Amino acid sequence: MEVEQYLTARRAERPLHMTLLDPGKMSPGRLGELAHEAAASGTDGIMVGGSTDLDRQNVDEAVAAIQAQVELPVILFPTLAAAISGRADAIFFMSLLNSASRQFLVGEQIESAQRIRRVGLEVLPMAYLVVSPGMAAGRVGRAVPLPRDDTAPTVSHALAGQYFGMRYIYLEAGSGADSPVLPEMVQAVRQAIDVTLIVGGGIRDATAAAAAVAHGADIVVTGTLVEQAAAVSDELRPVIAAVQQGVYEPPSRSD
Ligand code: 1GP
Repeated sequence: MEVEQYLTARRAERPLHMTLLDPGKMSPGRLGELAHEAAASGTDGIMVGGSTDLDRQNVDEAVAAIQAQVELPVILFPTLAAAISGRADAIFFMSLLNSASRQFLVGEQIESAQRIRRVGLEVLPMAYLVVSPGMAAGRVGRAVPLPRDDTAPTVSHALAGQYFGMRYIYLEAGSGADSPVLPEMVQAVRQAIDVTLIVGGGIRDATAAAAAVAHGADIVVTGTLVEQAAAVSDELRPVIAAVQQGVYEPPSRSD
């Protein structure tokens, strides 16, 4: 329960920001550097995962490199059972509830369960909901993406997740999405559920981060922002400040 307690205690003070790092895209050394810069910028935790090119070795090496650089919790954000590293501090034990494939609903989870127990990973049960466009997470996870503009289906999925006992609900637009999940959808899900709400995918600036928090996100996740930043701290600090303050200033209209 250590990571969950950490997240709950910090969330009681303010909304949280987590940084997603993908071992399929970069060397362990580079991931360690990025984790270091993200921690220095004030991120609250590091998630490790991706949709492609992951195996146990590169995830293990990434987790070790990140842990060598930061004191923050390192949480696995897995796609396949085969790429689960026992070195992490916790794992989002997640079901892609709008997947058309048994593999991503329960298959990978069943395959990984005994190993997770054996290595002693702390389990954070999560409903993973892929909202259109969904990007690689949607394609790989065989998602039938939830519509962006109609909140009801996503609310139904989120509630189902909570009723299954999942303590985290993740609204995912997909890494690199042109635009994030709409604030109206975040708000509709927030009003329906009591558990922790995580929002990610396509959040690249303070305005989008603040909008997610102002509409009810407990945790905002960014990945691409850090991967592509010329100067991580310069780009990440304003986003983290917006999350922590939860202040939403709608873009002003020039007309
Ligand atoms: C992906 O939601 C995360 O799972 C992060 O998305 O890379 O677009 O920040 P971005």
